[in-house]
Amino acid sequence: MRNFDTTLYFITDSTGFSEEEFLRRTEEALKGGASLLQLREKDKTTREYISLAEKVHTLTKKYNVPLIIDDRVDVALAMGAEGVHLGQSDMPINTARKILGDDFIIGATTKTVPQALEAYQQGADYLGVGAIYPTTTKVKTVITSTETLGNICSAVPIPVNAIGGLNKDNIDILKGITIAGICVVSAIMKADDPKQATAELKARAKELELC
Ligand code: TZP
Ligand code: MG
Repeated sequence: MRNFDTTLYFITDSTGFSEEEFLRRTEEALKGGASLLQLREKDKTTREYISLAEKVHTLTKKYNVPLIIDDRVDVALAMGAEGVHLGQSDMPINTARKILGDDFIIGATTKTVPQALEAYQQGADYLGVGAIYPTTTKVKTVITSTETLGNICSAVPIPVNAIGGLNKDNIDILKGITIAGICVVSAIMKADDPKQATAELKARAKELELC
């Protein structure tokens, strides 16, 4: 498996931005210290997804940050990303592991301890757990309690990241929970200054007791 650092995991959303502005914001987040980056596109054709992923990959490689593709094993494989993130209705983790091999980073969305154990046992490298707070990002999700988040952290030996409505002013709720980092979309994507927002969030995330 490749090395990766989930301290500040930036998940992109190109909705409402020109491609130029989207790529500019993405690069600013990389400059600000995003430690892992996920390209998350829900409405693009396969061809559009691959094309955008190739452009984002040029940026992530410049900053030595692994690129994770949301949902799509085929897209990740086709353009040579470092990883893929799979939800509960995407390809099963063990099937993806068979196709992608041991070097690929495979992340999974889990909301319960049984889901987390299953993803870990099937070969997931990290877990995303949430939504901790209500989110304005387009996603089918439910609120996950910090108690469940803590139970998931205790149940699996792989990095667990919190996600959902997180920003620099509300992440203290995660203090004392053995997460490895936080995932954010809007707090960076929609920030006036994505580079500064990323740097601030990373500093605040490091104040949590990350493991
Ligand atoms: N999964 C659970 S919440 C969420 C995803 C993809 C969206 C998080 O976005 P934001 O803008 O950081 O709340
Ligand atoms: Mg998904």
